[in-house]
Amino acid sequence: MALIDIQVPDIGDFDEVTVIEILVKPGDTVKADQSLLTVESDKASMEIPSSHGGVVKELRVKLDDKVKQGSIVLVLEADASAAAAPAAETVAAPAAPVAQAAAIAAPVALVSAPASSASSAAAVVVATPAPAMPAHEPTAVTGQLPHASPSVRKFAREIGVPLAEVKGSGLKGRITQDDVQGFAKSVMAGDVRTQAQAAKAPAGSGGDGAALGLLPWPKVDFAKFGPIERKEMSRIKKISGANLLRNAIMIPAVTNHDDADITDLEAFRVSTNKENEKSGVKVTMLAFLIKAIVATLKKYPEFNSSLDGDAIVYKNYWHIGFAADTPNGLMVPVIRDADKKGVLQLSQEMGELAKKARDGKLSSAEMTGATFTISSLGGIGGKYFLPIINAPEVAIMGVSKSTMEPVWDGKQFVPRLMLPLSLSYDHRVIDGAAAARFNVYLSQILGDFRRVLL
Ligand code: CAO
Repeated sequence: MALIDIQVPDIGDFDEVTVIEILVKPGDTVKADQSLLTVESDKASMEIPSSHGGVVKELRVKLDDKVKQGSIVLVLEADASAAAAPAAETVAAPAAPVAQAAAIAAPVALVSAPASSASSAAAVVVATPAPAMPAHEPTAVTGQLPHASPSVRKFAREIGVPLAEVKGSGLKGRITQDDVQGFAKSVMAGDVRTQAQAAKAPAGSGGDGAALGLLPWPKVDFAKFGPIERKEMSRIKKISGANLLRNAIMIPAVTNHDDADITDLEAFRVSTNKENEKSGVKVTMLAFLIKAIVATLKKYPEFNSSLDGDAIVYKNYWHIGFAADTPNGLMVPVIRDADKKGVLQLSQEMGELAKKARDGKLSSAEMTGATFTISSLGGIGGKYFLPIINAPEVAIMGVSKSTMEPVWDGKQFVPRLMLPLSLSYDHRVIDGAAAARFNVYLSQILGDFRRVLL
């Protein structure tokens, strides 16, 4: 087996960066593109991925070391396949500044691309700015700022954790993302209260979640009842969980359900695919939906907006995110300028982005900037669900599996292919009547696609 020096890859404009976190130790088995270290410049944090899979033989860096492009970070005993691979052995995958990597989610949470391919950013999660959860109201920082990287600060800000109250377990007391998550978990479990909560909670309410008005999380010894297996949640799930929780708690969301008659559209889709068989591009129902939703967003612009304090920001661009189920967890690739693209192009782009998502090759740019998200479970099954809005968006469309149903045409029941729609919206921005109109108009377009031209 070949020993390979894993080097710091191209880190853009940064000359020297500091090692702030070491994520592996000798003896660990790592996969290609797995993050090995976190480094930090004065502007951003980055994770350094492994260019190969194998076993870590020796670490060549320690915390606080300064490294630059080409510095050897560790020696790896590469997998047999890597050892046989051609000479690019010392070329590491590129790293990307965490502070620029952003996020997604679908019923939805913010997660970035996993560090996973040579072409992808070795990105971690940074959620889009949002006000802190009231329950985790940050206390005013007095005196020195806590020791934490920009990405950890941003992460803490977004999930509403007051960094000043978090005890750092990193080098020289540096606060890590795990520390922030641990703190958030303790607060949610009622084990710890923030200073803000303590100040507000009635005397004697104790660490029991009373400040949140919630019962403490049940603590059960499951092993008492039968055999169990305990597995740490993936990094993506942990982070998306925090974002889902924020979005679920902070957004007064309502979901409107409706059905669209897609009988003719599906027939058109099937015949188009037959005609285009040789082109290699399969037209999907989701592509038609994106087109129809963009037309509906143009008619009802508040669904393509974000809340900013007391103002509503209307966006004059239509970037549509779609939830993709991947082995790494849920990802939301974004189709930019969907209004300027035809159904064939949308289908092709969606296919490419969904494949990239599944291969863990999405770049942060391909996951950011969505103005509206669609979560389609239509290829799987089920009927109606309540998608969680992907803040700072204000609405999300959940799509379930279409089924042939008897529909009354005024004289008789006729079989029609009906598509269940579930539109969740932020009631602070959107009224129920507007949501009902949105679904009605969308259904009209899906029922007769010529309306998209109007
Ligand atoms: N009703 C009935 N059938 C549908 C359908 C619908 N609404 N939508 C898709 N289908 C069919 C397709 O036509 C296809 O059938 P054929 O293979 O016979 O042509 C089959 O289901 C599979 O479609 P697909 O899932 O591959 O393609 P898609 O364009 O519908 O979806 C993608 C692409 C990326 C959205 C999908 O693969 C996926 O990941 N879905 C899961 C998203 C998810 O997890 N959302 C939940 C988030 S909340 O946790």
